[in-house]
Amino acid sequence: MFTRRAALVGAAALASAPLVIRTAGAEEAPAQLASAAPVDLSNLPRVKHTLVPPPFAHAHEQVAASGPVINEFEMRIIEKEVQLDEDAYLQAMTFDGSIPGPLMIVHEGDYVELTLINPPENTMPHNIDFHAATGALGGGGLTLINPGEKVVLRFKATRAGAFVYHCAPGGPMIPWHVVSGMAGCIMVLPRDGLKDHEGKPVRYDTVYYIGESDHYIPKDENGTYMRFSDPSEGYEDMVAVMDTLIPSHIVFNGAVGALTGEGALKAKVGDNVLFVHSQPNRDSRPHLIGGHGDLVWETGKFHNAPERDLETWFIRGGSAGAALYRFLQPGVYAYVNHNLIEAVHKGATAHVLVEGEWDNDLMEQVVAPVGLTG
Ligand SMILES: [Cu+2]
Repeated sequence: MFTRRAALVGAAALASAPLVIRTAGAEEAPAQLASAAPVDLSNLPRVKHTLVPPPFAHAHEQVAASGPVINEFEMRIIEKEVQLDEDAYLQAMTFDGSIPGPLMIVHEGDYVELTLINPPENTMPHNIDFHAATGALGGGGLTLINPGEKVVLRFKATRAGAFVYHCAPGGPMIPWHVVSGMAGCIMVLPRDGLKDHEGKPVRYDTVYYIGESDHYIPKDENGTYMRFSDPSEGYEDMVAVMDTLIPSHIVFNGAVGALTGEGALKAKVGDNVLFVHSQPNRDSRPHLIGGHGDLVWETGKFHNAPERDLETWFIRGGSAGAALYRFLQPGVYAYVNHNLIEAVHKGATAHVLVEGEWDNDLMEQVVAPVGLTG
């Protein structure tokens, strides 16, 4: 019998002959699905969202204006070559064309209804595993689609926090798709919004989504980064680098310098900025040079009291955290992974340009640099 699973594995084999897919069961829908009682959500309002590329977030309310809704999203999986650095390219696999995929924002108790599209020009089966969802491998077991297919998944957002989502098509495809770009974040806000360490409401003026990703670009015998014509052509060479666990690049938002220069984040003195930071694969240590984390949900889960006054916070690989900071001085801030080798040599650096008036009470150059004998 020509099963759906055979079709999916067959498609992958066609797309890339050298790939052996060891199925991890990610494509298997639970057997209990057929006998599940239907659920009637027809009385719930529907809200359609248009996703935007990171570091920005789609329009949303911080406090839910009503009872639970069904949030409709649509994402296209796009395979395309991206430039990681001046001399390095990646045959990327992406949610909606960006690394990371777009930040989705809903409220606790809402439903998320995602239409996931794998366009016919793609070469690989893909799916999505939401760390915010319950059951079926986070939805991965219900969403595996071939090029030329789409699927609609609905799940209830029962836990508040920032959560990673990523592609997980089974076996060795899982880490390969993730380090090829297929990860993002969904932020599930408490219905009444964020609260500080005393339970008092706090609001942000801006939310920025920093998606950190590690990449493993192989080099040829001359030490030049190899460039490939499609994802599968680079598979074996990339896996050899992946198995060293030493990334060639560790970047914010898909490229060295994506969030500096033209792409720098912007704020004003007095702004309360929420930095949502995800890393689907590897640990990270966000640090705002010249600033702090006023309130930090290091594990990203909003029903835990935030920590205060942090200098550096820890993002566990496979998770997302959130840090709120009110800017008090103007100037350029560097937002880095404070493994400084990863920040400076590997790429994990962003800039925040802050406008406003300097406060000499907080800091003043009392004597400008002058010669010791002058
Ligand atoms: Cu994928």
